[in-house]
Amino acid sequence: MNIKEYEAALNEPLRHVTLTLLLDNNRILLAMKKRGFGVGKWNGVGGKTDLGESDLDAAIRETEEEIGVTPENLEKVCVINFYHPQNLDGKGLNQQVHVFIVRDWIGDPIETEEMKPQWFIFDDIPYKDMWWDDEIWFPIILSGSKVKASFMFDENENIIDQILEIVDEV
Ligand code: 6U4
Repeated sequence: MNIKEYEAALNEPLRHVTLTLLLDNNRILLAMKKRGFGVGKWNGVGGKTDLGESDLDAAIRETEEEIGVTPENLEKVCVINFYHPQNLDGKGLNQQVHVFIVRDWIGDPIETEEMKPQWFIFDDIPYKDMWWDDEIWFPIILSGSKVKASFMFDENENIIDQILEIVDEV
């Protein structure tokens, strides 16, 4: 099954999730996920948007909860659909990730029970310890473009289909 066929068969909207990336000149803040979905991977910070909450407010709240920083002037740069149809629990793992870039924030990143933050220079991003899709779309957004994309994974978290579009606005 490919993404188009799978989307046509879906009868519920995707759960919204956020991902926030702090940038400081040529450095990006990633955080090691210590529990839950994506445990053991470096990623931006984020989580589920609550019912009645905007994705922007969820991104701010999750960043405060996970690394103790209040982001300001968030810029939305990606909307990405992630599909996990082959996973037994596939419906629950399907999600639409709203990605924000941030250059201004209040506070210093701290480790919490959910995430351990660390700065990486752009040339040294640890893609082999991240979701496979990150190596595809991180370089595009770090060069200043915006992206709409969909990725489909198999049960081993390998990408089996993808659609990616560079857009003016997400
Ligand atoms: P909570 O509610 O925090 O207990 P948890 O299982 O920890 O749930 P969740 O759902 O809150 O995780 O957040 C998942 C995070 O992983 C979000 O920030 C989005 C991100 N994410 C999911 N799939 C991804 C993928 N393929 N590539 C990527 N980030 C992904 O870069």
